[in-house]
Amino acid sequence: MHKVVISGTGIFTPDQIITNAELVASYNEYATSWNEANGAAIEAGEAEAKPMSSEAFILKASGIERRYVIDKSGVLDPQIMHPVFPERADDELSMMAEIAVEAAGKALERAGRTAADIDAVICAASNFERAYPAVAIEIQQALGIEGFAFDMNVACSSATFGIQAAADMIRCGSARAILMVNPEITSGHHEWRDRDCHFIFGDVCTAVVVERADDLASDNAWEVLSTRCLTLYSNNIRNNNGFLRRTRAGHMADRRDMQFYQEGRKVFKQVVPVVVDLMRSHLSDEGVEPSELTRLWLHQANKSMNDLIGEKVLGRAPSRAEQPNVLQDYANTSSAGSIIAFSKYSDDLPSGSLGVICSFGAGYSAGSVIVRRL
Ligand code: CO8
Repeated sequence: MHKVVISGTGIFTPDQIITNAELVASYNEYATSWNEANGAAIEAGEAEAKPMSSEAFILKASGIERRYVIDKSGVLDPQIMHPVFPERADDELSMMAEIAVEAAGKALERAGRTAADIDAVICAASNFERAYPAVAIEIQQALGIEGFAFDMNVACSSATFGIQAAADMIRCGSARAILMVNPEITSGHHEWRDRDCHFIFGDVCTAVVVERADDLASDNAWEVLSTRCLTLYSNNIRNNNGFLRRTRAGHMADRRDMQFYQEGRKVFKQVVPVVVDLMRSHLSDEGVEPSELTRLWLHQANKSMNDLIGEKVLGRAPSRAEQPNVLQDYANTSSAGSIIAFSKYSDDLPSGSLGVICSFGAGYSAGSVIVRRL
């Protein structure tokens, strides 16, 4: 079995930002005009008035202050309320591939590698802009990588599951170095017209180079000591869009369930114990005491959720340095969140430092990766 390391990470961050103030102003304008247009039905008890959103609620409930998006104007236009992307021809690079190539270039540079050193590409994300050909194969071609590539989707846990898949292949020798990317264009499958969740998501792409530990070219490599993944079926986070849509009556309707929807409270309550159990049992089985951990890089969905998980895993409240948050700036970027935290907050740690990258979300799904700095 070969020793496996994470030798480089990279982030593509869109250049457009939506603040909570901008988001709430546009949502409230949309809700006000919807209520006016549907006044008679609301009065007759046939429709429910849309409630107003508030900046204070968003900050208190989630810790999110702003989010990056690829197209701000469509999302904020009360007549549109979703991003508007020009259609691309089949021979143009797709959007997911484009942002993955950007992030991959940074990860390869940090790893001291080029495309010629990579044997495989895994594109792990929470939604794909098409069914096939795999976006991963397009990324492979765009970067000039020889070998193989495939897509995988475990929602917010995609990156840790992707690291486990890569690490297992490298351990066994079916690949020497793998590029794992997480292009998350969440704005496209998010419901910006729903007050309960309109603040949650942002766009980003992360990339991770996972490789055999021999002949490293990176000065910031982290050994992957162990990985563990867990899934438990739940309908509490769901999106019903898919290829069977046109087979059903009323398929063209603008249905709420064609975008992200969730029972946020239930998710919070049910996922926290699952993640804590996974992390604690994983650490215990690997003989690592929580007190030995220098850092936790958690999935970035909700600040209170992360605070609670960190406290239950460490047995005390973690400091901001021990458990860095990026969600105030990025919001929930699905699978990319824990990798953004790892990428931005790992260079400062000395050799021998131990940490856990952990993601969790729809499925339910949770993944834990114990790493040690070389
Ligand atoms: N403004 C003002 N008031 C509001 C707003 C708002 N925007 N939204 C809700 N309220 C009101 C509610 O109506 C409610 O009022 P009342 O008490 O009168 O009934 C009150 O505020 C409290 O509402 P909630 O109970 O909903 O509020 P919570 O405190 O539970 O906070 C959260 C809501 C932030 C959503 C919280 O429950 C949470 O974060 N839960 C965890 C959710 C989570 O982590 N989900 C993960 C999903 S991501 C994932 O797995 C990947 C999926 C694929 C990606 C999809 C990309 C699009």
